[in-house]
Amino acid sequence: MKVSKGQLSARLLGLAMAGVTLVGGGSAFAETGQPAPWEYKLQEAATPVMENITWFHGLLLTIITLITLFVLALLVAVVVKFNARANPVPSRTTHNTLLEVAWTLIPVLILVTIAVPSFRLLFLELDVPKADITIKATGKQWYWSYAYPDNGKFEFDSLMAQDKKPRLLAVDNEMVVPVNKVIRVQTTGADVIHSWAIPSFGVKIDAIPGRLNETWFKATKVGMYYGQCSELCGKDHAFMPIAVRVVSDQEFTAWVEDAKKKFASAPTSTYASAAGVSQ
Ligand SMILES: [Cu+2]
Repeated sequence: MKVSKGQLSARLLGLAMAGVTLVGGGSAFAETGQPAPWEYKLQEAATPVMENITWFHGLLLTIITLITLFVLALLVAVVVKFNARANPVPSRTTHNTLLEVAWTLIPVLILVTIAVPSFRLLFLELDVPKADITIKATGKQWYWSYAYPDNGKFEFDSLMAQDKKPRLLAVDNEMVVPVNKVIRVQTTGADVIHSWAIPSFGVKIDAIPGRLNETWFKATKVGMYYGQCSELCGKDHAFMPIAVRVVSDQEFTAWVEDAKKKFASAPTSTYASAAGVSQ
């Protein structure tokens, strides 16, 4: 079958539009706290730290885009104006004080512009504010255990749930926290190094045997938030997701009461002896 030029371009246009719909369509299914198909941006922020990370990412992307376009424009100018045909007798200039001062000072100013918010963000992430609740997350091959020393000292295991959605992210027992409260997360590893990470919280911290690391988050929106172990830890590294359910204060209190009973008989973890951490 012969296809005319007009038909061909119409088909190509249709194909392109289908592609755009596919890419754009991903956001229609986007839920907070988990990745979406065809997502190319950061996950929606659910904590002040992640809001800052998103803003900083935007700033860096703007700066690098402008620099790239500027360098591209210079390259094009050189290619067009100074090739052998257009410019047969090259200039022998080797110095230009104004230009040299400018190409030293401007990059310095750009770096300072980046450094100031960068350090501010680092301090925000690393400086744990006064915590309302402390939760200990222990990475094990291959699941997480959560201990609530402030709320009845219970501890439970959180394993990937095969029958729940979202696939590879849902767990049987989620970590539950109240909304708008500062949660301090202390991490350790029972066997090898794992890493506790939730993209929409802007949190990623190694869980290392024999060592207690800490980070914090303050979730400002109720909902389910998912992450994955982010340190290669063995064959089921991809199958030890992290799921955090953010609820209201009342719901949290009710959950704590239930959890105290539900997990009262659970065997205490072996991490203390394995990791050499005393409880
Ligand atoms: Cu792991």
